[in-house]
Amino acid sequence: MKGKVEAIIGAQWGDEGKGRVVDSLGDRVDVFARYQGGANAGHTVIVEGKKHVFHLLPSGMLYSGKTCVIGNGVVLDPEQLLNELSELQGKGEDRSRLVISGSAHVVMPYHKKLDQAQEASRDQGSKIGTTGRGIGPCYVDKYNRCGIRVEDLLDPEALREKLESNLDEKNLLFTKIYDEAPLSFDEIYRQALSWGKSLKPYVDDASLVINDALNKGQTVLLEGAQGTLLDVDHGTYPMVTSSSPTSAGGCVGLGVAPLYVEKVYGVVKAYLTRVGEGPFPSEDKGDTGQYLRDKGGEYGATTGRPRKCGWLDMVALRYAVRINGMTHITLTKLDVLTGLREVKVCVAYRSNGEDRTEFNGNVRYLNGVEPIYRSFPGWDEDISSVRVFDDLPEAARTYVRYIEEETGVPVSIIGVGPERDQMIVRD
Ligand code: 2SA
Ligand code: GDP
Ligand code: MG
Repeated sequence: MKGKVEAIIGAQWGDEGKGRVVDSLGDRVDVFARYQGGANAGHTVIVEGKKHVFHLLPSGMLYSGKTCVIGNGVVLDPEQLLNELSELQGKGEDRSRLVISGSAHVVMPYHKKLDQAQEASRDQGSKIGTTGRGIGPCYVDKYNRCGIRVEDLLDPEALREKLESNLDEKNLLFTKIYDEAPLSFDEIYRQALSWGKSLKPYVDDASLVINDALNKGQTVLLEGAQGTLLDVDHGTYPMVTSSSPTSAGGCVGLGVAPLYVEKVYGVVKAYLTRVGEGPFPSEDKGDTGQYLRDKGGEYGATTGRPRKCGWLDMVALRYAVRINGMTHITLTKLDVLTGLREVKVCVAYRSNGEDRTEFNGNVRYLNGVEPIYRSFPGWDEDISSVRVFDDLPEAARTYVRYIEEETGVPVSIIGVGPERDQMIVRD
């Protein structure tokens, strides 16, 4: 009996509503799995008015009896994870079995300090606008083959050896380059051993757990963090995160073979946002951008930073369809567009008098392009209680059909509000 993998990935610059989509689809899922990123993510789930923001825990944690996996590709901040878990337990909402890969890398205190020091030292114009959660420096150590993994937290001798050599190097950076105080070995070592004790009950072979589930015919849902345009390879480098949020990253970040992936749901916000630095050709810096920010509550779910807002970018979306092998689109926050007289979409980038419809993530190029728009009529009707596509106003249906025609991908789910049931499901 062969199970299947479905992936939920961000098609834009993150915050498309991946957490709520994962939660809304949760009934038909057996295993929920995070495969990249870390506590930089903020995935919001609202059930019966109660809001939960997941940073490291998969957004399926509210489902009883199901398995939630943190894969090898995640960079895990134990302090954040343990806080998140105890907060959930305090609310009586920790209902799932949690499995943490021993191969996931650990975000250490020096990673966070280094992230913040590096960001502070970058000139205006080359800042990335990181979340300061230590993500980049932790992935650097992973790829430099000196990182500390979750399994090392359970092995005092290995931990001592690795921490000593890591901290020697990091303290040199702090004192000689960043003019920062060094960190104490004893303090971090003690803290890390105690993290190991707390995490031990959850540590397991995550790839095996997932593949066993697949062998039993179960459904595994991969939960991407951030979004395609923040992918370290395919995004607007260097204004990206340090991992692979795209669908292929899911296989590497969990140890599951690509042949199992049957569906890739690209989560697409009905407009566009970006938080942090980097180009955003269809940004609206005026009243409409502010309207979208206010109405859509567009503030970072981790840092609280205001998100820049603008119009849906079809050049970038068609690119995201290609990179991810998107089979379905989940269109979120359509309700936020209600009340606008006009809804625009960016259909091309104009550069040196030439209109281009293929995306190119080069930052200097994107900073110089002029967005070319197509305009659609808006609608005024409240759509938040609509559950059937044909009950949407004609203008909203036209907008959705346009997205399908332009991308060649069916819009199979439409979000009309943040609550679990505020969705139109079409397949
Ligand atoms: P990092 O911290 O190294 O990953 O930052 C690198 C870039 O990636 C962006 N990034 C994000 N963009 C959108 N949402 C994210 N999660 C939070 C949220 C963000 C927040 O849900 O709102 O609260 O500010 C996220 N995480 C990373 C980041 O802004 C940098 O541009
Ligand atoms: P994620 O990082 O992709 O999970 O997205 P975030 O949680 O950072 O941001 C998405 C925000 O939009 C959250 O506040 C959600 O509650 C909210 N949201 C998701 N889907 C919808 C929707 O269809 N309509 C409305 N109004 N809000 C939504
Ligand atoms: Mg988010």
